[in-house]
Formats: sequence, C-alpha cells, structure tokens
Amino acid sequence: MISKKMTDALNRQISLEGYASFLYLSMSAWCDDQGLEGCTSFMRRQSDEEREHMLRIFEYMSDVGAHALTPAIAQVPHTFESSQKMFEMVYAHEQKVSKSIYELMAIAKEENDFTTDNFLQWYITEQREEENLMRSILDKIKLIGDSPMTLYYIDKEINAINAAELKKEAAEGDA
Ligand code: OFO
Repeated sequence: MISKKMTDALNRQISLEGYASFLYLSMSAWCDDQGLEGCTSFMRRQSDEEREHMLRIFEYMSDVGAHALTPAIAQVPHTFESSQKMFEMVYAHEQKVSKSIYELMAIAKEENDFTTDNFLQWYITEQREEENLMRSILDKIKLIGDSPMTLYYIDKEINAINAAELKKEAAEGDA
C-alpha cells in the first residue's frame, strides 16, 4: 500500500503524461499540415509513448491497491510558430516531466517507499534519454538553420531519428 501523498503525486504524474501525449498528438497534426512527414511520424510516435508512460502508472497503482484517476486534459496548443519553437516547447515539457519525477522520487525516499522508488527508476532513465534526444534535435535544427528553405532538411533529419528510435524500440521488444 502506498501513502495518500504518493497516490496524489502519482495521479498528478498521470495528468502530466496525458497532457504530453495530447500535446505531441497536436504537434503531429500541425506538422502534417505543414507537409513535414518525418516530424509528423516522430511526434505521433512520441505521443503514443507518452500514453504508454501514463498507462504504466495506472498499472502500477492497480498493483499496489491505489486508485488511479483518469485526468482532465487542459487544451493543448494547435499551432506553432516554427519547428524550432515546437521542439523548444517539447524540450521544456520534458524538463518539467523530469522535475516532477524527481519530486516523486523524493517522496518515495522520504517515506521509505522502496516499491515506488524501484518503479520510478525506469522513468528516471527514460527522462534522461528523452531530454538528450530533444536536445540533440534542437542542436541539429540550430546547425541546419530554421527557415522555409531548410525545412526539407530538418524533416529528413527527424525522419532518420524517428527510424532509429523505431529500430531501438523493436530491439528492446525482442530483448
Ligand atoms: Fe513521459 O514524459 Fe516524455 O518521456
């Protein structure tokens, strides 16, 4: 059994992951509208991943006898100034998610909640990877330059990154 404080904190995390899933889905639709196929697939896959992160918490809470609450999701933006601005928003959101995971971990440590501590380890690794991925995308966009003329090359790069992520996921699934 986990504490009420931890239950509430996990429910807040569910809400954050759900928001990320909707935000990235909206970004995918915007990219599609701009004709950016690579970015569309990338954001769509990220959206699916965030939903899985959310469901993982549902399952954990069920395992420990806590009540997971399906969150109300705040309206996400539908349009973005540029691909660079969009990825800056993604990076900022991932940093916010990481901070929230660290706060959950702090509660687990304070309460000697070893089970939740163990559960959260996966998220700590995942957030490090996600932040690293988004930072490297932003570095690439800055290198290529974010203008209508370079969008084609940015999209190609994101497409390659997405293919690599899919390959990685498939390998992890086989392992
Ligand atoms: Fe689940 O927040 Fe991104 O990865």
